[in-house]
Amino acid sequence: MMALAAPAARADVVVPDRSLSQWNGEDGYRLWLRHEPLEGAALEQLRAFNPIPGTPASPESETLGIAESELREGLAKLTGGSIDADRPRGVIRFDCGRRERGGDGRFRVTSGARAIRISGPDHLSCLYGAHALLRELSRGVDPATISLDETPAMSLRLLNHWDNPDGHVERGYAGRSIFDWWRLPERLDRRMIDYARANASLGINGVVVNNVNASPLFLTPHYLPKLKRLADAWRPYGIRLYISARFSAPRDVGGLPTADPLDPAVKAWWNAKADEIYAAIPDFGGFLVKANSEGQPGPQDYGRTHADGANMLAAALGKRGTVIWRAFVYKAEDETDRVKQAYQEFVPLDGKFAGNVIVQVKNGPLDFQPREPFHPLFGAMPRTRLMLEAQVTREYLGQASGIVYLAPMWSEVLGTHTGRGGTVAQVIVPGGIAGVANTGSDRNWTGGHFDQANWYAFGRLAWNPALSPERIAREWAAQTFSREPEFLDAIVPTMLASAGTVEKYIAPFGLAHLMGTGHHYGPAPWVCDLARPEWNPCYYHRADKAGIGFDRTAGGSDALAQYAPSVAARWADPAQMDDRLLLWFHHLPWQHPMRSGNTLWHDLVARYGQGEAEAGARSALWARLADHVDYRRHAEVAADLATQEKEARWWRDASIAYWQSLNGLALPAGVRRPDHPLDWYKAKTFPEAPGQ
Ligand code: BDP
Repeated sequence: MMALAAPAARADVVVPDRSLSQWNGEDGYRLWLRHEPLEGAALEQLRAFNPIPGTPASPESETLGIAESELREGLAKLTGGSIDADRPRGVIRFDCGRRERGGDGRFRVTSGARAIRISGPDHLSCLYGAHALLRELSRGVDPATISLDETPAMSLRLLNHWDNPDGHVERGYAGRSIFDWWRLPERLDRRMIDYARANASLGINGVVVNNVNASPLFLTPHYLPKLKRLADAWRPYGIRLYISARFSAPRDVGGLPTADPLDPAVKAWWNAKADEIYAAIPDFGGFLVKANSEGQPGPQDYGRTHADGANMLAAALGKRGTVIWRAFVYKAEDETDRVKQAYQEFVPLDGKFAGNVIVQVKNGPLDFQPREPFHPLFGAMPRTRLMLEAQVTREYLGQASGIVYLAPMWSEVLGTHTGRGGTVAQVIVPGGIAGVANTGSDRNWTGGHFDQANWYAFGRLAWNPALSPERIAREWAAQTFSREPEFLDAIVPTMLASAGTVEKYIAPFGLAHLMGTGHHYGPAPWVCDLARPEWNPCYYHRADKAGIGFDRTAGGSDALAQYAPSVAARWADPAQMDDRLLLWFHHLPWQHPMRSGNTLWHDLVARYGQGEAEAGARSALWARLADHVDYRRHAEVAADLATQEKEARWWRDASIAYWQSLNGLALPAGVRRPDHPLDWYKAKTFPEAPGQ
């Protein structure tokens, strides 16, 4: 597509209003479901097929009706309305059993010369198949050759919203919450349907609507009609509603003196609560629980275990639903290396959880940092269903700035061999996968346009963890921006490299948790005075005059021992290992000789510089792609990239200034000095930063 006439200096342009759709053209709202008209050979192939969706005039279910209209509208857009009514038609036939739901969503799309058949065990298969067919056509695949046979790798593919009842989104960088609890149930925003459409197009089949730091309000009768309205709206799209449950709810809103999971009155309260919910929402998904973590209440408040707490809730739900119990736990009183604590608390409970409990484990053992090894719980609890939790919102990876495509990071974790019974992706098959959502009420849903790619990639990998990040990026960029090869050949490699860029300037060599207090925005490696030791960046980098890094070998915290021996062996020797995890596992002298032949200090400074340079190059590349992208979205991305460029320089300079204040070392020859003295960086404050 040609751009509308645009001024030359894009990054300086005032970006049109974000919250209102004042701009006539693209504003990002349509996500990857734009179905822009095909051109050239792809259009000719589709016109030759001359398709018409051939379902009965009155569909047998809402889900089939949606599948049919998705297909009809998608085809009309892809062909630009250029189907010839007088020519023989290619028929697209739905053949999806009699059941509306209940299967796993598997589908087949098979084509012959004049017919395409979308089939599967239930009506949801037809909805998923319709989206898959449109995706293939959108990629320019010839309709006569389409052949898909897909089964989701795991049955639970959930988004977790960290949205609060008042509309604030914890770690949200795209405006206020998309959920309007104040106006529900009477008013259902159109966004709730578009949100379900987008999720269904990826196969996401469950949504936890509220923050893990949960308000007990969601368990009150007042909220039930609101939740019911949403669940009813999402059901035809195959999406089940879940809520985060506050463990102390029997006390907070139930009038009981205790929330002890073994107390009969507490059990009775939860049983009655579950019955009340299921009476209104027969397919309610279940509860997500953050317990005894970061001040949240939990069973340990009563001397009980995580299993006691989870199983009590599981009994209340029964066969009707699932308890998803988070393993994100660490304690201030515990002197143990924080990254070891979840394993220590949970491994002894293996085999003790009820069948409808899933333990949800973050991808790494710390907290969604740009670089972490996989969580040692994967593979270590063979008698427990585990679920992987990824963070789609970029709390620790630049928040809303620039282009940061997370699929390579997730794909790497999913494909890692645990050394104990398969890859992470295989270990989580009985459980599933959850992503902390990045949506908000910004017109483009995710704050930055390229953050839509993270929502998309999360869904695609949840469906099929074996899909390559490259393929996903290409699909997404072609559907979202432009199918022109020059555009795709430039932007896809850029996306693929982008998380690595952030890693270089925020977390080089496996440094972690060096961000500002509270808002987690920007660098603050100097912070060392917070109440709990493991909240402090200095706890993680352990830098002083002599060296830097966290010794997690046998000589240090021995977190390495929580991994299978074959895995631990890969990380035990600083001279042999992947240097992206070097300082995660080792404390080394600044003069440590690297494989490059340089010292650690030299290469550390260089890596920050590479990150900064890569971020800068991205702006220049984006400017060159102006002719491929509509004006508003181009301007908005240019502005986001300019912010990222600034942040990369800031992270580099502040970090180097701080390390120099400890080690007293000079910068390698020819290297630019930080723009400001260390105190200038220390003095920066961000009271207005979002997402806190
Ligand atoms: C941390 C976030 C915090 C979340 C917590 C969690 O900073 O806002 O509540 O994770 O996952 O990374 O519970």
